[in-house]
Amino acid sequence: MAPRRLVEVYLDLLSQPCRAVHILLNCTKTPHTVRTVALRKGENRTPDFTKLNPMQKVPVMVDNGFVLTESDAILKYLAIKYDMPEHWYPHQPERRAKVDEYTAWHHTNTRLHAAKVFMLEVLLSAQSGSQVDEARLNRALSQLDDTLDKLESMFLRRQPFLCGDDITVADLLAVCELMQPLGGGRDVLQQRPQLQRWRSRVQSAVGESFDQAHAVLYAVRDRRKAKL
Ligand SMILES: N[C@@H](CCC(=O)N[C@@H](CS)C(=O)NCC(=O)O)C(=O)O
Repeated sequence: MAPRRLVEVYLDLLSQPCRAVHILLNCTKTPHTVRTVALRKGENRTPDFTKLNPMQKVPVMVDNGFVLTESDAILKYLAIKYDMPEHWYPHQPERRAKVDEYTAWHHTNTRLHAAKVFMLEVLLSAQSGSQVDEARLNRALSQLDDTLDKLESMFLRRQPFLCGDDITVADLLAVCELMQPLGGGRDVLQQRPQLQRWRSRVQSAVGESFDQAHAVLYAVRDRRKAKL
């Protein structure tokens, strides 16, 4: 029988959902191979990568021939398949449903709005060399503010993590999105002590894998700061 190959993940660490996958694999010490797909070089548009994921997006996971896209699905699959500590994606139906509730909401809220701020402040101005469109940025910041209110009042409430007393894959997806605007020097949680405490708890729970995953983003921030 052919030996089982390590799970492979195709990632670009400037991508928020890729960082969530990277953190989960590293903090649980799950053996894996990272295949870097540099989005800025268009490596997601090569024929080989397109064969793997016709949507030309990262992350992608390949586990012994099984190909999976979508960070949400990948995180949950890894947690179950690799028997990770149960808190990441609880077995108990109600606790699991709370994780699914957040992850369903995430893509059109936390992800959409935090990513828009990063796109306007960093990506668009870098690509076109033009000034940031302040009107669009202010609209995006106000939408993000609304999302942050909901994260505090609907999800975090009085509990330490978004879906309960322990960290889950939902916290990883959320924290990686909320870190993204830091690439443009903006800490979107600056005026949000409750969410800041949550971010610190997530950071302590995953240890050094947090900064390992964010090193590329910190470098973007530092390069931009040096240019100002
Ligand atoms: N819903 C997907 C989103 C994946 C996604 O949008 N990835 C971006 C990077 S954050 C990408 O690969 N973009 C490349 C492109 O669209 O050309 C997930 O959560 O995995």
